[in-house]
Amino acid sequence: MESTRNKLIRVLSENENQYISGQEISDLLNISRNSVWKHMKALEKDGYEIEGIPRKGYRIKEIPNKVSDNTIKWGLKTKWLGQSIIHKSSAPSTQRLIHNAAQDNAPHGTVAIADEQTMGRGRMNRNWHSASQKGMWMSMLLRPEILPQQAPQLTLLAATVMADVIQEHTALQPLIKWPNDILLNKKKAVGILTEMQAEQDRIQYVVIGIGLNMNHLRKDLSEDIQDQATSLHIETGKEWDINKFVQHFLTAFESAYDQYINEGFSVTKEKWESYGFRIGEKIKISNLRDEREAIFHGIAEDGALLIQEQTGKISKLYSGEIHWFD
Ligand code: BTX
Repeated sequence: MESTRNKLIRVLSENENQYISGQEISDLLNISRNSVWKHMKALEKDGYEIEGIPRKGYRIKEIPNKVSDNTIKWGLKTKWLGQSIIHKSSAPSTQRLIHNAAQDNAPHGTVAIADEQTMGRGRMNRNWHSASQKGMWMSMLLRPEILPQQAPQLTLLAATVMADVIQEHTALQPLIKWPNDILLNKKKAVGILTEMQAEQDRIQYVVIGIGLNMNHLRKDLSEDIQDQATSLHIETGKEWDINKFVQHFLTAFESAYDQYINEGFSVTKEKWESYGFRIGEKIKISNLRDEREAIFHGIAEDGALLIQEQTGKISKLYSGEIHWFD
């Protein structure tokens, strides 16, 4: 259930450009005038700048510059994505928060975000470093009506949307390394992890987790990744507002997702290829069993990696690691 405080912030945000009287708020929220005043004081303590004018009412002038469910929702213009937000200052992993929420029947579009992850996860149980307030550590719950084998397309969709958002915000030129890394100047700034709960031919839910390094300086990156990782701050020399990025990403992802569900994968495929890192170059592919060389040809209609074998034959690849020759 929505707390009184969340309701108050919602009412104030709906009246962003006008004053709303204490009496109106007290009627809408069903609380006393005195309690309205106490809630306002509490908001001020949390960094909200509130203007209160006798006989006119209240208006929020400025919201705090920190991530919370309320600051993300402030001005968020989505229909279903992020309408329910779980925010934690610290959590082991936002993936876990969403799996738990999904099992408690949380709706399609629920988002979890943490300032810090103490056990952030990458693929194959690798670590994802998620330092406090340095990046966007976020997971989304989706309940798509697609086949389980189409779910990897959602990773590619999320990557293209994130690449668009980075480009629009920062004017940097991101490249996507198949399947799930976004590189800035050849260093990793974003990782995407897609997990799914499914029966044979039906998806129960998908969790898409995205980690974007935003405000790290080189010294804030843990030593083991300093040479291979980067952040928006390192690349642009500027601090970035995490709330704004989250809002921009959620708005763009919602519209790209709706288009994907209605029209299929082809728009994403084209977009992905426009960001594809080193298409046409020689790669080495390794998996648990073997290692081989081929040419990176592009991606297929179903999201698989297309490679051109040494015999000239084009084959599809659904998993594995790829490496380039420098
Ligand atoms: P990945 O397996 O492709 O990448 C993990 C590898 O990337 C690590 O082994 C390490 O070498 C390197 N790495 C670790 N942390 C970082 C970092 N902050 N920046 C750059 N490189 C790094 C990628 O997996 C998928 C990551 C998803 C992360 C999100 S955050 C929100 C959600 N919650 C969660 O626990 N995971 C996802």
